[in-house]
Amino acid sequence: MSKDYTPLWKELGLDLVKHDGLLSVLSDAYKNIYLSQKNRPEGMKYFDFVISEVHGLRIEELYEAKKEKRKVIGTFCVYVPEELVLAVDGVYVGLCAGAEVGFEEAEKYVPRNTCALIKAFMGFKLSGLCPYVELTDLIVGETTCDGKKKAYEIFDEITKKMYVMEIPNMKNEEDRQLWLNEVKKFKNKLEEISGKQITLSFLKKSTEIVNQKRKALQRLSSLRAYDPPPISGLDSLLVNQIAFYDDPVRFTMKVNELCDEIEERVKKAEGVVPKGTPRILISGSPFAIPNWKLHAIVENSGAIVVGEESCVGYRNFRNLTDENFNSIDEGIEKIASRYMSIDCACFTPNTERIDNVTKLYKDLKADGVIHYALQFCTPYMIEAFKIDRKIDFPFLRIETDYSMEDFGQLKTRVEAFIETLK
Ligand code: BJ8
Repeated sequence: MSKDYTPLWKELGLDLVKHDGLLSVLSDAYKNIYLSQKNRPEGMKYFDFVISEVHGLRIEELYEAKKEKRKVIGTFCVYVPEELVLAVDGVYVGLCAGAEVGFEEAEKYVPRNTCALIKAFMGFKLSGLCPYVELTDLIVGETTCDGKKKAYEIFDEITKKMYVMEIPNMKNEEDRQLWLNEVKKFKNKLEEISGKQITLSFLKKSTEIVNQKRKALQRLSSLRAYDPPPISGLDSLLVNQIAFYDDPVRFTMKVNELCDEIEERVKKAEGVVPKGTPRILISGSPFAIPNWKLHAIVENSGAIVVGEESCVGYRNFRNLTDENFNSIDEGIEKIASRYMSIDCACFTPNTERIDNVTKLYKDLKADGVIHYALQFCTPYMIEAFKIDRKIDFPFLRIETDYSMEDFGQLKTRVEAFIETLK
């Protein structure tokens, strides 16, 4: 870290001893998993820096933003419209939810058999380890899976900052209308807490900023289709994870610089692994930082991850918002419609996800799909069976959590799957 942030962490009420422990585990894991990779693009240096400062410089930036009366909005889901947050000059951040932290504390409020992502966001807060949650003015939840819905009630008792958007379960006309109303209500809420009115020009600008970010991520994704692959799955995953934390304009610029470099690699047929290395598409539940377990297993087992059909991945950037609107109402409708096209397994039916997995598999020239569901994540665990029945390419279904206990067993299964692809 570039400087000592202890006074800031202290002011935010973090548990300094535990927090030091967390950062040191994170830094060791990063060195082992990331910095040991060979032939990484130079452009990854920026993302290495961001991760080294994930609880440092970025936290200081948010702290400064708050001094300028900008509102910090925390989220756990890609359904929360980032465009609206930026339109009130707010800062949009994904909150800590990717490590087995504070589970003992969390299990005082939720059952043991709750998915790791939920236990992690509660655990981070309850053990005083997430500076982001302390800086938020509003935490926006959503009625996606049952676990999140009920956990948000408890999280509100703990934080007193929750605002929950209702996400319908289906996508019929009346559901779309419900969602449009939710997006309008969210706009009003943001205007109320920020004291700023969304104007047409702010809305247009913020929509453009978020679309530019998505386009940069799409560009990175399409470069992963080349063989030999010019960037590792681990590095690409990291970029997709940082998309939820970093300043969007700076992030977009850095992703595009990385893509410029990768395009040069492609021209020279330069890859991080030899041509013909088995190519894996991972599909399923999201990977919050620092959940790098599955990618690390795949890439240390003789294969490469070429895509993530996941909210930390393709589901986050697949669709742009239509920028062609001439009134605020029209803009809100375009935004609502863009978010309604997300194919989360919480919807029924969710057939478009099968089409999207198939398309991505073909576009990225994958050899096999590993379906990854967090244990106790019923929507994704069940949908995995459906996808398996409908597709005709190699498919491995796994369920795991954030612990390292099943590392050996998972590695054996992944290695055996990769063998069948050679
Ligand atoms: S749009 S995937 S980010 S809800 S893993 S908490 S679903 S039990 S995170 Fe998600 Fe939004 Fe959907 Fe994406 Fe529940 Fe499953 Fe846990 Fe999950």
